[in-house]
Amino acid sequence: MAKLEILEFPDPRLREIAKPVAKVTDAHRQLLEDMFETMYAAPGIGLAATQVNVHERIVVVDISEDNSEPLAFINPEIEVLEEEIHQYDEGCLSVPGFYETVERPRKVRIKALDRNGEPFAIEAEGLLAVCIQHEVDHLDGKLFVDYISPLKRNRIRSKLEKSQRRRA
Ligand code: QAP
Ligand code: CO
Repeated sequence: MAKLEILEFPDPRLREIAKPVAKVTDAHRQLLEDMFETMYAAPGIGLAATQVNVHERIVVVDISEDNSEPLAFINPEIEVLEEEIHQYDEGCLSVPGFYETVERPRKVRIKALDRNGEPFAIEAEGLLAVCIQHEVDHLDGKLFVDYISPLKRNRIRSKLEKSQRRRA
């Protein structure tokens, strides 16, 4: 197992569009292990491969309190089940220290492949629905800060660039 480096906004690599996984291999299963380790260490509740600079359509999520409900999604596809909108204060491991309210559909169905390449589908609402939609956005190069005002987004960008320069 290995902890992976997480890209931070405004890194342009976070804007890449991830490619579908053609066949789930041992290398993908290893990546999933490393992504779970990285997410749990952070700690976070969701991580997309894009955030660790792997541009394949892979997401991990665990919204449980005790890391007991790991969910892996390969080639996830989201279908909106209810047009009703839900507001949630979102954060992101790639935007550390900042939280903003984002509106998303409240209830979705996710179709994906599991770690063995088997198709499955789940329905999600509440935090799980927010989290999966947030993570699938990453695979399309999208960040939660894209939903807030440009003024707020630019403020967050300046602050993160400053702290990144201090660390470099
Ligand atoms: C996405 O986010 C998410 O700012 C997952 O300093 C967030 O795991 C989905 C984190 C909220 C739904 C609701 C953020 C850790 C973790 C930070 C995360 C931080 C340390 C974010
Ligand atoms: Co994120």
